[in-house]
Amino acid sequence: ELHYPARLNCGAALLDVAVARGQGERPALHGAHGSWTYAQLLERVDRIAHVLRGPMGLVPGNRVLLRGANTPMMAAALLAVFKAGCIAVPTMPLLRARELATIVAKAEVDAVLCAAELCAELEQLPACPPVMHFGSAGAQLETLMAAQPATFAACDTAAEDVCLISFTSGTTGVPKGTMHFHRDLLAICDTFARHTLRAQADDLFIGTPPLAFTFGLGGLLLFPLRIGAASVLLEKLTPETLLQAIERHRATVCFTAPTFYRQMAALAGRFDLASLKKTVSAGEALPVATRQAWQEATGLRMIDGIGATEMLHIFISAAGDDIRPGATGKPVPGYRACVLDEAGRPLGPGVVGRLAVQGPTGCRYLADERQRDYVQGGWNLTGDAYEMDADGYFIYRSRTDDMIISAGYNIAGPEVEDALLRHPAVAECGVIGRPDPERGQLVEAHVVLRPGHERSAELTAQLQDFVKHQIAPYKYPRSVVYAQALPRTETGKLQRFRLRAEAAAKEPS
Ligand code: 3UK
Repeated sequence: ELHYPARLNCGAALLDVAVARGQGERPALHGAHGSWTYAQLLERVDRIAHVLRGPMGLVPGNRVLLRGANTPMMAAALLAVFKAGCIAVPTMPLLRARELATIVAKAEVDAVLCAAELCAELEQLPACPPVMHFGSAGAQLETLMAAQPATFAACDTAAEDVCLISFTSGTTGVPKGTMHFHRDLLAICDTFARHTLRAQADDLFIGTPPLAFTFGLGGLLLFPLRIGAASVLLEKLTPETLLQAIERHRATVCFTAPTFYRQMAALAGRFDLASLKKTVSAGEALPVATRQAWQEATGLRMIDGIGATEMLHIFISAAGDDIRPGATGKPVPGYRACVLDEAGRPLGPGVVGRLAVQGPTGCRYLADERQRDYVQGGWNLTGDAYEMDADGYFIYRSRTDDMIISAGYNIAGPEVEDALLRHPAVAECGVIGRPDPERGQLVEAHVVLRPGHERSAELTAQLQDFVKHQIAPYKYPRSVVYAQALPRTETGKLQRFRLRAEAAAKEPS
């Protein structure tokens, strides 16, 4: 059980506490243009908090939209919003004006802090709240900061005051805002980071997820600060530049998505990755072939964890010696999980059903009628089809609404993808159900080939045979479509709905 005081400000609990216990001179954040110690980070955060509450005229409870890539300044802005008692509404750097307008309206945003290079998109909003630029020479925020006092007494917030509104990446439909309390931001540190990840003060964190995605907010900012460690914040990383950065900074803990690990595994031989101790994969299912390729390339056993914006971070995972390939793992200490049938009754081991979780964090949609779909009887229903094995390990099957039903069979796309990814010609793939007059849906694989392989009828037949030899033959892809790339979200998730739309638009072959 976690216990937090009734009055709690997560910004102060993460930063002021670290400096008070003597961390001041230790490194906190490394960016492309230099490093900040804990004391330097605290001073910047406090000056920004003064700007928010002074010149910007904000009061506790006001909502501040944040827009910026992963940089130390973006991290400082987030922490300042928490310390000022305001509510952070972080947004993905790639969002366009129309999406930003929806968020501004839905979250009732009062002010915007925006990295200078990303401001153009905001100017196209029909009604935009006041914008303050940061992160360039002579930017408004930095200019105002210089004139502010160097220390700010954190706003006396309640542990259960909202401090974060995080929008889901919206793979389908309108993005949903999820609300999280000050204590929730600490709870993810004190559950997953403390008990599963078990990182230490001398660890150095690195990775790709945006700070605007709770996977990145936790992994690259909250976790390192909570344990007194440091974090490397870099923009526009590719598999190659991330490997370079790990080598150069001697990073020890890495957070990214399965496709990134798969591409990094192929390049890892060219880099000295001896510093790496722990690597966390989340965002979508980790294929067994990717887990193996990564382990062969680095000697590291991947920590796979399922998290969700609604739950704030990872709630089922495995680490250390307790890793069962093919399973995500067991509930993170502090969380409970089970598999339910359509009527909400618990299912025993070996049966696929709806994943339900419960713990110190949970779903609170901002004014959204979908709240009652996600939270039922005190359980959070994540929309994932899972099965539990006899030893209590949770095995991912697919998203509930991604299950393919073909000629009466239930087929999970990721299982077919898993099989295809073991083939040396396959770089990436996505498997969907395509409408079919005879079978209802037809299993269709969208395949990106590795360099040096060419599409051909022979290769298609070979891939189909390859799948039939690994899993039940009725699951093999009756249709194989070759593509240059697959549609993905900014968080690395495959957009199956786009593949489905593409397939539906085509004439039946
Ligand atoms: C899927 C996974 C299988 C799953 C997230 C870590 O991904 C995050 O949040 P989102 O709101 O999406 C949630 C959905 O993504 N998923 C995530 N991780 C896994 N499926 N294996 C996994 N390891 O469908 C889930 O319901 O974008 C991940 C931390 C914070 C996050 N917000």
